[in-house]
Amino acid sequence: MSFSLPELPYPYDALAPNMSKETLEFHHDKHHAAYVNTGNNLLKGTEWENKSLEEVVKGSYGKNAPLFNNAGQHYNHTHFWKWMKPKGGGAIPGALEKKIKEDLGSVDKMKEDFVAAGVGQFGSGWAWLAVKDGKIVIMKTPNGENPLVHGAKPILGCDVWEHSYYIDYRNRRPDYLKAFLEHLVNWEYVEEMFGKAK
Ligand code: MN3
Repeated sequence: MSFSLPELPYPYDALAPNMSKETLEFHHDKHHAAYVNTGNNLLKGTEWENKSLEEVVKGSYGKNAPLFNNAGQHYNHTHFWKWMKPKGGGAIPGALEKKIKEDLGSVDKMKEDFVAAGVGQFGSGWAWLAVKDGKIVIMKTPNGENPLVHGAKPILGCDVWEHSYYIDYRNRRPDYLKAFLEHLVNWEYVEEMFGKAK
């Protein structure tokens, strides 16, 4: 199955001022498109050519680094666009909120630890909420890696590569992560992935 670039689920200017039109144009049309195109070229002729994206990501990890990097980033960005929405943030659906409190202490503590994971990821990578062994955990990964290759299922991820925030926040990664949680997260989509991860 070849990779294809999904449309953004909202207009390019819909997340401003928390994420600008310019950032989304570069990030989606240039960066994500490049992962798709490069990934498709690298996928050709490999044993994963007819596998699902998730199987390509898990199968190529540790075996084919160039393919893994691009397939991982394609997976991550495909969900990243859906993990955000205009006027996001806000209330977390009940069952998910209850599980967050059980496993991570409180919603505030989850947010604090998620920001700390994103800030603490040296260089490029991602901050995550993932389900591992039946519990919601906070994770961080370098480059294109994601929880799938660490025995967990991602339910929320935030891209902390500089291309995701430098136009809008310059070097202020903590402010970007806080704005992501307070104004951008589409908790309904997080809940949907949580439902599938259990
Ligand atoms: Mn990115």
